[in-house]
Amino acid sequence: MTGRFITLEGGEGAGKSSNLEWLAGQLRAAGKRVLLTREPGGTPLAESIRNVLLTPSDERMADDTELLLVFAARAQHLEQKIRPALARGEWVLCDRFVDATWAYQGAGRGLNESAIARLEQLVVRDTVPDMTLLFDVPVDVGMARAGKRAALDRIEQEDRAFFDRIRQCYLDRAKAEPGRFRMLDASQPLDQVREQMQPLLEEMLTWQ
Ligand code: Z5A
Repeated sequence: MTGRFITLEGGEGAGKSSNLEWLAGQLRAAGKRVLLTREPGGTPLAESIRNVLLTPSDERMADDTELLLVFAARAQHLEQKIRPALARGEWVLCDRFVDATWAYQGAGRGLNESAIARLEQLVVRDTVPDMTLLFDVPVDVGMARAGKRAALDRIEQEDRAFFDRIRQCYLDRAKAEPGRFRMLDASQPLDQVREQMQPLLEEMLTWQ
């Protein structure tokens, strides 16, 4: 029995977390067994790596260190949580996955694409999302939403150009893989974003 793998992506303050629970509720109401998780993180060890990745520190983290930590957390998450749940026939809803690495470490940090591709091949292998919802929001809007929170984490402290590159990378990836990506205009109010999700939910429920 094989479950389904759905990922939610987008920039800061795009509304992924706000919509994850809603989507899970809709799927559960339709009788699906749903597992909610996130990256980086999702298991105790991967959450520890998340803390290292996001906590500001006096020692500058090398870009390659960041890339390897992201994939180390993902390897743990896939082995301990995502693949077992899919094997049990569950629907895994994940707040960010490997597209975030292409966006943040690839476009944001400017890291070598072939290195990312090799790590993706090593770690992700064939555990590719069935559908990726891209919550697209102008950088200013998303940052204003995220800025209402207390303190900025290590990555949130980057400059505006970093986040512009991330948004563009997500848009490019969605265009390149229209079969997997579904794009949502996340600048709209929450109830309207959920209206946009309704046909996607119906599409998911047609899957056998
Ligand atoms: N990262 C990476 O670099 N490489 C990787 O491979 C992976 C991740 C997997 C995770 O931190 C960080 O790790 C992230 C990328 C990096 N970078 N940073 N920085 P996180 O999980 O804490 O950060 P996030 O994913 O960006 O979370 P976020 O900023 O909270 O975004 P969100 O989940 O999309 O938004 P939200 O929490 O649902 O909403 C934010 C606020 O906006 C909240 O007050 C909502 O009530 C409000 N909101 C949401 N939607 C709306 C609408 N439609 N209208 C009005 N207000 C709204």
